[in-house]
Amino acid sequence: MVFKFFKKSFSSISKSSSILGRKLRGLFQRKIDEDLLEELEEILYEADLGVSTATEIVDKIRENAKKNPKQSSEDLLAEIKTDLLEIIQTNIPNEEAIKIEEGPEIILIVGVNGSGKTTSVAKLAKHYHKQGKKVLLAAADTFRAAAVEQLDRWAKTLDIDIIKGVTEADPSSVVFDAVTAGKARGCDVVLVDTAGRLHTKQDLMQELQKIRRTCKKVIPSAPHKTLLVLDSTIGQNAIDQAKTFHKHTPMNGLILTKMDGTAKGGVVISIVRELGLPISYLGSGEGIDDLAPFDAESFIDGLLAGD
Ligand SMILES: Nc1nc2c(ncn2[C@@H]2O[C@H](COP(=O)(O)OP(=O)(O)O)[C@@H](O)[C@H]2O)c(=O)[nH]1
Ligand SMILES: [Mg+2]
Repeated sequence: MVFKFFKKSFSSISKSSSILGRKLRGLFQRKIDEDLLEELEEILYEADLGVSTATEIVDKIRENAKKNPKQSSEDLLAEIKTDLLEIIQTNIPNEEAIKIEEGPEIILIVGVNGSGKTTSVAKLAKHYHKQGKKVLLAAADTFRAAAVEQLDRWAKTLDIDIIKGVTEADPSSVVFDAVTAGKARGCDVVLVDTAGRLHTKQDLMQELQKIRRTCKKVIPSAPHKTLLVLDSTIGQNAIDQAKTFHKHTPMNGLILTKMDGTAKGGVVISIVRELGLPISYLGSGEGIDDLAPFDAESFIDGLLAGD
């Protein structure tokens, strides 16, 4: 089941990102010289892999070409794959196992407007539901009636319980009710959808802190996870966004959305390098099943795929 769900996401990621794979295969038909290395750097840079990664890969290919000038295109791609995997593995900390001592696991989903929070909450709800977990949704984006309705529609489609507040209710009061209900009803997971835009950035950050404090009033160890949703199509700007959030609220992981719509899948590598945060999930479409847990090797295979 999980595999099927994963495979679907993976194929759409590879479709969008194979531009990089195709360009590299085209390039590696030629002899490796300084011109080619310069073009290689540009291609890697265009894919949003970031300057450090692009430079490192070019340097390695140059060194290896000196020792072994007759490498095939596939050899060179394998070398790049190894380098990218190493970058991911050395920069991503292992996700800490969370000990839930009482009540449900509380997961806050945060990010700017339009990044894909509500959609990701729905996708995660299905993901957990399929694992047999009892899920409760909290519609804490009370600033827009449409946001509550959007989550409510997903809840109905998925037949999952939801706690809503009235429009413009204090988001923290919705969270309080949801965490309390989650505990009372014996839920395994409470997924909290939050607002992305308040009047100022400062407001947004204070609101998130208030939501965290509210969770603790009901379950002292909560929230157990705060996941930041980033739209991968905005490329390097995602890094600045993540830094701002992380400065104010500690993040446990990232959900990168819209991987289906970006030719800049390489931004994942930049993000990993700059932030050192685990990538928990990749979103690859608007559908409920278009979410997959991040797997470094499959991701890189998709990024470098040739067709
Ligand atoms: N193509 C694509 N669209 C997505 C993905 N995730 C979300 N969206 C779309 O992005 C838009 C904003 O999503 P929404 O969940 O409402 O964002 P929010 O404002 O952060 O809650 C909607 O039209 C979603 O269908 C994704 O992974 N791929
Ligand atoms: Mg939303």
